[in-house]
Amino acid sequence: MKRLFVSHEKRSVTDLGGAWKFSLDPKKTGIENGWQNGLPTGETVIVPSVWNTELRNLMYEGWGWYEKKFKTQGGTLYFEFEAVMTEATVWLDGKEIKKHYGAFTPFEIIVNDVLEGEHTLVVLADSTIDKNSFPQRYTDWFNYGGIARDVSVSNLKGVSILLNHVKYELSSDLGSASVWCTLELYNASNEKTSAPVSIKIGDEVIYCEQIALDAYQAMTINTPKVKLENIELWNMDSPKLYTVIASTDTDDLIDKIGFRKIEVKSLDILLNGKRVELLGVNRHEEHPDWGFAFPAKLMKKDIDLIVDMGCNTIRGSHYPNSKIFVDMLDERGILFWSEIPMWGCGFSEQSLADPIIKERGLNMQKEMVKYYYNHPSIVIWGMHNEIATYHENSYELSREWSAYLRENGGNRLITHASNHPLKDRDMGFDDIICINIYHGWYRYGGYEGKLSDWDKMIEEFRQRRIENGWEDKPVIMSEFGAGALAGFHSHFDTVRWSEEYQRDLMEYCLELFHKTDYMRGTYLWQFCNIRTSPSMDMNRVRYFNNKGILDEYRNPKAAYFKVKELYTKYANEMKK
Ligand code: ADA
Repeated sequence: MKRLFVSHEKRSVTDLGGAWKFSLDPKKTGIENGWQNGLPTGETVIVPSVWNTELRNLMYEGWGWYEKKFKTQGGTLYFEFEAVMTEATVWLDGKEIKKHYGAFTPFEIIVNDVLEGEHTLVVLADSTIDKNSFPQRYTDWFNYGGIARDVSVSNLKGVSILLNHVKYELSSDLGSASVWCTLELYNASNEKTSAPVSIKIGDEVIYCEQIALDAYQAMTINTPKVKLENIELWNMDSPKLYTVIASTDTDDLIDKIGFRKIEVKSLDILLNGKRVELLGVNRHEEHPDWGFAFPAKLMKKDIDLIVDMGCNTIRGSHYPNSKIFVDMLDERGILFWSEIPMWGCGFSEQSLADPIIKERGLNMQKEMVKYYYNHPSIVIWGMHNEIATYHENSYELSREWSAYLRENGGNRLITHASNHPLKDRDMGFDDIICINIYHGWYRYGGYEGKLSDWDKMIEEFRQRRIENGWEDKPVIMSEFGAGALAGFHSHFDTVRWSEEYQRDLMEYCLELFHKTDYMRGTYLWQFCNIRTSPSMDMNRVRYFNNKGILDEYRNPKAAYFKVKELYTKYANEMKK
């Protein structure tokens, strides 16, 4: 997995990116034809990538096969896949070694006793949408298929470190921290092995023990608490990161952490005790030429644009983003909201009680927490987006998922994005209330699609907060916006799809929310246009969601400059 820093000095990792043999399988006959042993024919593609951006494959949904031959000195191999869309089945030399469901979270595979020499790795990526899939058919993004993020293989030797979650409690003056770690160890040797296991944070060794494990045994350890004095905090203007090295005599795992506290106190969001107004954008990690196989170089460009706009936060709508992107946010002090790909309008009320849907969703929450736990920039876990939160099935699901995140998710605020602010029953589970509404663009629920609808809604929701005892929960407008076709201008400010209409709507909304006493932030919809699913039909001109304040090639529309002016003004007010 690519990171912004070296994550192993002792472990030898081979990047399996580059040329793979590839074949589509529209009839889904590959298994009966033995393709798991190796592909009979195929073209060469570059991994990571998605097949839909190749010529003629745009609309292909279904099975895609990948094959890679690689050489190894043998022993215990550790494969890491950062993202395969959407279901992955993996074979090594014809033997199935993994099935994984979920497009945007990593998974790994340990294979013992591999012989020295050349081996064949085959991956079946299945992007088929069915009644149990995340997302469902009706979803406002494009269903890309393929091996979209990095693949690597390592040789594990002796006692190895598979995971290290750094946990801490800050003292009340935030000057020191009580720190401990949850370590997952694995003995990659075929005999009982004893090894020194140590953890260093910055210059301080916080743990050092001799640990013995049986052959191929896994073990989870919670290390004792240690006090670290004179902590330098991770702040937005000085995002101090500490290097954490967990190592044994034969293996290591290097990561970065930051010490910070995010909390809510009587309507305010506090980062390290200081009030923050969230000035944010929703961003898909998507580009029409690369799909979800998003290049790191462009991530930096997106962040530069977002920072230039005066933002201090990004919502990773609507799925976990690449690790290297979140590393960049850690380095630059930008707050991040991470969520799972549960885009609600496609999920029926009944599906929310379906055991497969619930299990898949919870598993995605677990994987998100597992792989992203150490990132200081992630301050919000999003449970889901726009599901039927007025229904009891949703209530049960949110109850279970919020309990899981609260117990296991570290110091983060929990939320869900709701498009039913006046009927939502799940907001009581949240630390911050997040509302998606498009007044001034769509007509719905007795509202007329006019900007003036906002005033009515703000007053109605004020009342609802009081009736439900939610007065202390900050409210964030997590989506609002209007479509604009880049280059389409009008003298008349009421002409929809013009850059001027979008710009004026953004100005109206941002100024209104900024001065609304119970609101503490905004995530405008959206950073840039995205390619979307044909299931959205005529609603989406060009089959793009055109609500970006930049177009899909990151060229600014008029709204970009207005947002920049306003967010910069609000950011300066915060400094006073
Ligand atoms: C919803 C949804 C977004 C997008 C938006 C829109 O709020 O969460 O993904 O579809 O609506 O453009 O209508």
